[in-house]
Amino acid sequence: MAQAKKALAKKSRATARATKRTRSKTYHNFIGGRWVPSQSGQWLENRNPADTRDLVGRFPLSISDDVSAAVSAAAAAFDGWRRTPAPRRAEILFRVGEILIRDKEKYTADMTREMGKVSKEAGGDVQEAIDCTYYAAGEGRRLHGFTTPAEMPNKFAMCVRQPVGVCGLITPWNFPMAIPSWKLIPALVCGNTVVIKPAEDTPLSTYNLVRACEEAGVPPGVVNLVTGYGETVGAGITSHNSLRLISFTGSTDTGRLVASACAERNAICSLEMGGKNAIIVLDDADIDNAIEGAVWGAFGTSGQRCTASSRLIVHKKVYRQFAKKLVERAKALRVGNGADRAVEVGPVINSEAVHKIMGYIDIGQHEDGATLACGGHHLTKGEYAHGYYIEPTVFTDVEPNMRIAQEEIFGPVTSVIPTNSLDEAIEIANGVRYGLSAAIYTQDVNRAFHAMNETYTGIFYVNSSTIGAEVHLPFGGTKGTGNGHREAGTQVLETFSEWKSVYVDYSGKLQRAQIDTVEL
Ligand code: UN1
Repeated sequence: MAQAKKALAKKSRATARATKRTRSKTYHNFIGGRWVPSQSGQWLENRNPADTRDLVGRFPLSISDDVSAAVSAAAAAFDGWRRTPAPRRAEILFRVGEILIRDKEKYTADMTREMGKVSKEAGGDVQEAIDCTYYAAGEGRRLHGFTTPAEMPNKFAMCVRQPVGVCGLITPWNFPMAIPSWKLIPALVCGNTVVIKPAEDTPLSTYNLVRACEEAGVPPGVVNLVTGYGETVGAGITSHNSLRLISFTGSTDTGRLVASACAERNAICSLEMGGKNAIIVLDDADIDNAIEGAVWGAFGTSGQRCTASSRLIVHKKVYRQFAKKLVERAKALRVGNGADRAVEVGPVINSEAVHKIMGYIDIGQHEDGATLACGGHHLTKGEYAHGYYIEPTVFTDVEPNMRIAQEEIFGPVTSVIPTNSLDEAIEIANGVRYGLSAAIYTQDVNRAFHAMNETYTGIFYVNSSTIGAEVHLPFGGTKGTGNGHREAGTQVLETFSEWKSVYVDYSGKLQRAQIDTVEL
């Protein structure tokens, strides 16, 4: 008997250990308030790009049946959530913000481990999710509509916001908590329910955000998480008839597919896509400050931001001096595992990214014929042997129409382009298919405002890099970068709510608009 008890205890300890191991490594989808595996029974591995021997976790390799289950759960939860007064919805979201603050350190470490960005930047990413959550939750007590005069006497006219419905959110790996929060929190405060699909490379940070929603008391079915690949889960979401809105951030090519799928079924579609952002450095600029902005914008997040400074358009009078200093700074950057606080440039996300970026470095040297001023190597030895590391790379003497100056590389590669004048610099800055962010370094306020006015982008900086957007201003771009929507700011409410125009006739009789005129 004692022996049987002992055996049982041993077994339960073993089970507990196994469960613990499983819990730390195996994650589930979140559907209808329950954590469930994929109906495929299969998993995808999330590995650390700084050292691929490190398995961050196993996540469901979901299929369209999982998407359908998630959409059904979100649809079932919609009426309850939209009828919950917005200030109450917001109270729950403020609690999400508190949880994010409480666990910021852990989320930061998780993010560096799954995505590679250096600790300081991962902390910034989590902070951006916190900022967004507090800011958007504040809308629970605003969500302003408006009143306006009516044509007739004794008639009242106003406009109110209503939620859009069930939304599909598809998010990228480069800001694995901030960008999901940009979409999720405003969607929820407006009264929508959602199905969210994080990038397959970085599901853990979105899992952490969704878990925070669960702990904060977001009701079952309001937020649903489905992990997996774009071809299955992403495509399943974009083509699902019950999803009224798709909000997508990612590549321009995938965005086009999302847009056509939405057009087919008349769904609302908000897209945030690529960038080929320029910093203009004029001859009167504070060069050291401009160098700092260029280094931060080009090599922060290993250049993997849609707002990255991938073109530096520099006045000829300061060109040599600027290029020399830039190369010195780029060479001195410490590349390595972002978990090490001394590291300034982490790995890139995966082997396809290495392939693509190295392809562009080759194009820069051979096809385009620009000068490779520093970097250019895929680092594979010693501490770099198990990760995806690329040296910070600077091309000089780049012509505006070269491929490296036109196409989005999304890696630690930047191009220095000489220019003769401000107007020529603006023309070069505008001469790409994208229009996300631009910047100018100058001491002359007139030239700064002129550039601001003439540069066709969604974001513009004076004496600051092309990166560093804050959550209470609209984020997004023109041309190939987007389709006219903005995230963040109050402008995001335009995406996640629809207007209802309301007329109240208290005259007690029929008054026909455009027909019955009021005698003067
Ligand atoms: C991105 O560039 O992919 O503006 C998002 C920034 C960040 C967000 C960037 N707040 O740099």
